[in-house]
Amino acid sequence: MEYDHKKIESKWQKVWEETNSFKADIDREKKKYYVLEMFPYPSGKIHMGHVRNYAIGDVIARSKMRMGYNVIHPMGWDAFGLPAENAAIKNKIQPAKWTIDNINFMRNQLKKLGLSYDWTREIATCHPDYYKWCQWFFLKFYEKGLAYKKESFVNWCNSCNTVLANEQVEGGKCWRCESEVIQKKMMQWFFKITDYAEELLNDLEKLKEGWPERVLIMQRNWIGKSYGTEIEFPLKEAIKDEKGDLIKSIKVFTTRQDTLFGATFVSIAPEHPILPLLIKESKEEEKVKKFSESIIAERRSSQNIESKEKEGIFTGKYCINPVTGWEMPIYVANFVLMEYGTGAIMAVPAHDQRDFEFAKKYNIPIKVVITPKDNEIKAEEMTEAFIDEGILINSGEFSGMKSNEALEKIANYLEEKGIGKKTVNYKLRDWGISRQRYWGAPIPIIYCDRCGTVPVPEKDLPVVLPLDLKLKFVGDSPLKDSKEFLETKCPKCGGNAKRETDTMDTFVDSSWYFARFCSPRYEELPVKKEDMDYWMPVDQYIGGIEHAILHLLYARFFTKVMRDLGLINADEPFTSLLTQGMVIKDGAKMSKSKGNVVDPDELLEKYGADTVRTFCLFAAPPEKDLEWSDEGIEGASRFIIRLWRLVERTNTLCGSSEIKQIDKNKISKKAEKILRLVHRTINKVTTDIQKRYHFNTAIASIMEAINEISSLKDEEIKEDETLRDTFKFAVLTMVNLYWPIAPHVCEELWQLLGEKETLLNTPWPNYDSSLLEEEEITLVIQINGKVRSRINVPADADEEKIKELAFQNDKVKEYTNSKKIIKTIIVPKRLINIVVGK
Ligand code: ANZ
Ligand code: ZN
Repeated sequence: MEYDHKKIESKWQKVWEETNSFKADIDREKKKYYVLEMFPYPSGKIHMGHVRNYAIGDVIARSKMRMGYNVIHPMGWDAFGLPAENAAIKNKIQPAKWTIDNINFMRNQLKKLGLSYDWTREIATCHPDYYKWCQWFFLKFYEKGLAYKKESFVNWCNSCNTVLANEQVEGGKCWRCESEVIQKKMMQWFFKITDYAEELLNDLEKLKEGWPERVLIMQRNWIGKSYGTEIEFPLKEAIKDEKGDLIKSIKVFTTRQDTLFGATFVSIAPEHPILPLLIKESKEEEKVKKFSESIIAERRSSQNIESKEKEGIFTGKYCINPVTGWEMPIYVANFVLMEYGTGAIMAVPAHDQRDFEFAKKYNIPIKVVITPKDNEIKAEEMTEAFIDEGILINSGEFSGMKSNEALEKIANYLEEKGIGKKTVNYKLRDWGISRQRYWGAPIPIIYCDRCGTVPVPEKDLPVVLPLDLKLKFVGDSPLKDSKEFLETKCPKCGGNAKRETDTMDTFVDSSWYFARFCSPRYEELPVKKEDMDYWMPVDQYIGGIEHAILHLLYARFFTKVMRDLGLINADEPFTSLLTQGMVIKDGAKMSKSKGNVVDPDELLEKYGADTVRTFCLFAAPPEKDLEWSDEGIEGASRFIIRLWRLVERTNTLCGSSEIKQIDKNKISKKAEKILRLVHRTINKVTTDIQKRYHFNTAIASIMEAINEISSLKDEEIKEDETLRDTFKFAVLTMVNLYWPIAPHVCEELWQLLGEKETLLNTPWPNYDSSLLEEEEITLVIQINGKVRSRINVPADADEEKIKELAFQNDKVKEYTNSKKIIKTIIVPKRLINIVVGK
C-alpha cells in the first residue's frame, strides 16, 4: 500500500470532527492546561508564519492531552480592522462579507492542517455577541474613571479630506493622493492604563520563569519608570497667556539634577503650549512655527526619531539657570517629546550626548561639571559627552561631591529652596482607543445637547454597527454618513441626541479574547466566573515577537481591570510565553512585496499536513528563524514515507499479533540494545517536547532511532523471537512518540499495526529509568594523560571490573609493559587514566 496523505488526512480529520475529539469541558479530576496561539487577522489566506505558529501550539496541546491534562486549545478571529475597509472601497464588497468569506476560507485551511482546536469555542471579534462585551468593558472603564476623552492629534489629509490611520501615512504623505499629511486636533477616547503602570511594572517579576527575558525588558522599557526632579527655570522676561495671566517660568524634568550647574540652554518640544506665547509677535515667529510644524509632521510618520539628526531652532527667548544665574537660550528641539515629563528639558551638553551634538551644531557653550576621579576633562577638547558618574566641579557648594551623592543632595536642596520637586515619571502613555474608522466596535456613548456625554445603558448593548453602509474615502469618520446610526435619543432625557461615531482600536478586542474563550457563548457577562476560575490563566501563549509590547501590555492591563471588577482571579493572563521566530526565504522574511512567499495550500496539496508540520518543526527550534528550503520539505516527506515502509515491513515480519510483555532480563543482547534505545528515545522526546519545546531535537532523535531500528536484518528478526517482539515494540513506540508532530499518519500507522484504541486516547509512553543507559559504554583510555585506546564496558560495570577489562586491552599492555603502575583514575562514563612510572 502506498502512503496516500490525502486519504489518510481527510479520514482522521473527519474522525476528530465527528467525535468532537478536542472539545474541552471542565473536569475537576484533571489538571487543566490552556494552550493558545495568537489569533489571526482574517486577511484572506494563511501564510507560513501562521502554519509554524499553529504547528508549535498543536504539538504542545496534543502532547499535554496525552500526558493526562485537560487541555483547552481554542481558535478565533481578530476580525475588525482596516484591510476590510480598504477591500470594501476597492472591490465594492461589504467589509462584513469580505471578513466572513476570509474566515470561512481560512478556517478550512486550518482544518486541513489537523490542528487540535475546540472549534465549538470559535469567536470572531466582529460579531455583535463579541463586541457587545468590548462595549460593556468600555462602560465599566468609563464608570471607574478609566476611560476619558481628551484632545489629541490625528493624521489628516486635506485633499482627501479624511483621517488617516498611521499605516496610511507613507513618508509623511497620504498613501492615496500623496499630498502632505497634517496633524489635526480632535477629541478622542483614552484608556487610563497609566493608573496601572506601577503594577504592570512590578508584576513582570511574576513572569520571570515563563517569559523570554527580552520581552520582559521591552515591557519594562516601555513602561519606563524614572526617578528625577522637576525644576523651574525662570523666564528672563515673563510672558502673558491667552487669559492675560503671567507665565514666569518653564518647568523641566531631569533625572540628572547633579548636572544642573552645567545646564547651558533649555530645549522644548515643538508642541509645547508655551511656544506660541514665547514667539508671539516676534521676528522669529514665522520661522519657528514652520520648523515646529514640520517636525511634528515628520515625527508622526517616521518611527525612528532616536536615530534622527538632532535639530532645533532658537526661539529668541531666554530663561535663567536658578543655581548659576546664567542666561539660557530656549530652543525648540526635534528630540524633545511633549508626551514625556514636562515636554521641556534642561540641556547639559557636557554630560548628555544629544545635548552635546546639539550644542556643537548651534554653537552653544559647553560647561563641564563632572569629571572622572583622577583626571580633568576640558570642554574644548571633548569629542563626546562624558556621561559616567564622577566628581562634581564648578558646582558651588556641591563641588567635590560624588555625582551619585549629589543626585540626592541637589534634589533635596531644590526642594528646600522651592525651585524643584522630586518626581517619578513613566514613559507609558494612556492608550488612545478612538479610531475614526468604520470596521470596529462602536464606542457606546451618546452626546446630548442638554445632558452632555451619556453612556449607552448596559441593557441597550450592543450598539450595532450598521452593515449596509456605503464606504467612501472622505470625512473624519465613516459612521457619520449613516443617519440611522448617528441619530438617536438621549437615554437620560429622551431628547434628540447623537451617537459617538469613533470605533475602538482593535487592540481592545484582542485584550481579553483569551478570557472569552473560556465561556464563549455566555450571555450574562463577558466571562463566566466559574469557567475563568478553572481555565485561566493561559498556561502557554505562543505568538510573534512583534506583539512583545502593545498587545501583551494591553492584555495584562485588561486582566488587572477584570480582576478589579471581580471577573477573574488572576493577576496575569499568560503564565508562559513563547515567541516564535520568523519564516524566511532567501534570507528575508516571507512577504508579498519581496515575492518570496511559499503558499501553504500548495504544500498541503503536494505533501500533506504531516509533512508540512514536520518540516516546520524540524527545521529550527521555535524561537529561532526558520529558513525555508525545498530540500527540507523533501526530507520531511521522505522521512514519513520511510516510517510508512518500516511499519509495512513490521507487519510482514511480525504479523499483527499482539506483542508479549517484554522482560529486559529474558531477551537477547540485540533485543536489549533496541529496548534501551527505545527507552532513551522516550525520555529524550518527552523532555524536549515538555521542558524546552525543542521539537527539532525531538524529531531528530526519533529519526535516529528509526534508522537504527530499520538497520536490523530480516534474518536476525526472524530467528530471534525476543528481538521480533522488541522490534515491533520499538516501531509502535516511535509511531506513538511521533504523533503530536504528525498526528494523521501516526494514527493510521498505529491502526495498521493492529492497535484498537486511537493514539489520541492512549496515554503518553513512560520510560524505564533503569534502561536509559546504553548496555555498553565506551571509555577512553589514557596513559599518563595521553589517549591511547578505547574500550567498551557494560554500562553497569563497577571500578574493579572496568580495571580488569582495561588491563586486558592490548594497547594498555603495550604501554604499561614492565612499568610501575602508580595509580588508575576512573572518571565514570568517560575515561580511565593510568599513571605509570619510568
Ligand atoms: C538633564 C540631563 C543631563 C539629562 C544629563 C540627562 C543627562 P529617562 O531616563 O528616559 O527618564 N528628557 C526629559 N524629558 C524629556 C522629553 N520630554 N523628551 C526628551 N528628553 C527628555 O531620561 C530622562 C532624561 O531625558 C532627562 O534628564 C532629560 O535630560 C531627558 F547629563 O536632564 B536630562
Ligand atoms: Zn439628554
